[in-house]
Amino acid sequence: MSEGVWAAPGRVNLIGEHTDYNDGFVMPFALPHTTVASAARRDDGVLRLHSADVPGGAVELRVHDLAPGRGPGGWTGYPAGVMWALRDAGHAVGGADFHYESTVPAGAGLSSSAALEVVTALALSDLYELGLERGRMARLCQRAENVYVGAPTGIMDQTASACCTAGHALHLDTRDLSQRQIPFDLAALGLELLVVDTRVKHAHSEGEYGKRRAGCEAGAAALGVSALRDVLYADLPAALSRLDDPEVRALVRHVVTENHRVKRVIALLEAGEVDAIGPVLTEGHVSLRDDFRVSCPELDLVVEASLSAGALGARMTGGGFGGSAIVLTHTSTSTTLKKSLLDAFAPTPYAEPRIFPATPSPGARRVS
Ligand code: GAF
Repeated sequence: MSEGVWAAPGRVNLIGEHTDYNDGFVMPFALPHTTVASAARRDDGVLRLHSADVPGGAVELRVHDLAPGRGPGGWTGYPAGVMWALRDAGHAVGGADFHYESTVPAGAGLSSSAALEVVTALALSDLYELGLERGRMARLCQRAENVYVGAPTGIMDQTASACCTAGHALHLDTRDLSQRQIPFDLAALGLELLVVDTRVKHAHSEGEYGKRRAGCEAGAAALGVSALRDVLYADLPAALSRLDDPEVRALVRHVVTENHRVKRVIALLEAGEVDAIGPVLTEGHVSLRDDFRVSCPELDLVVEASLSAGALGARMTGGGFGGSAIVLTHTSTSTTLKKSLLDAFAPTPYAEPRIFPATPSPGARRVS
């Protein structure tokens, strides 16, 4: 018997990529796609997890036994990690039944795991009357992912799923965790943001993510700052001249210019010059491709084909090595653009991409 139903969305990131573990700026918005959980408390200390989207039956775990390194692998590690993180932080949470159904494409770089974590945390917070504040909820979900699942990700995805609001992009300062909701209503301006899921996830992406993060930390240490956020855009040439390792230099250049791009996008949005953000998005892609080296041929093809077909701007979104790109276009030309993209992929060995428009949607909420 369910005691309630909760939903948490996936996200796309408009700009500010690989900055969230450098104390930098990000600007995600929530997708209409959600992971929905119906849940109920149990008094026998068992966490029962079932997904309509994954073959196989339910998994049952004893909440007392949950510990990093001892968890189940696969998708159940995320909700189990949330249960562990809540209890480890001293919250009085007991057993629970969860049934999940998701429309967030899995493995597409659209934060299906953050949606799963956040919907679990929100349901447990309500069921056990924890009253968790949303920012704290996001931090606990990040801890589940970092410590329990073992993925060294930043705070962006969980904050996006927990804190985004409809019609806005979320400007998050990942150092002090302050937030601003920036109005981002494209439809009213005759614009559309397409998500293009390449349906590819390259092997070793987790290991490569960790390497980029370590490279950024090495850059910060070499420059004597606590995080790359502290390198000002105006000081970038001087900072780069102090770095010997060309790979670290390129990582630093990406992070510093990307933080600057977030500020430029906010200034343009606030000035009402929304279509002018297109070239800034594309610059971000070039930086992720050439300096941060997290793109892949499929994502590069989406960007090139979109720009050739008249898009205002395009870039990969999320961690990279496959996953999705975003494309900013006039609504009047979006149908021809979609066709051009499919035509560009048709003669290649790549899978046909899945293309859909993204409307800034609400963050996590109780449905019933
Ligand atoms: C992944 C991570 F989970 C985020 O924390 C962020 O670093 C992103 O890659 C890159 O911007 O989604």
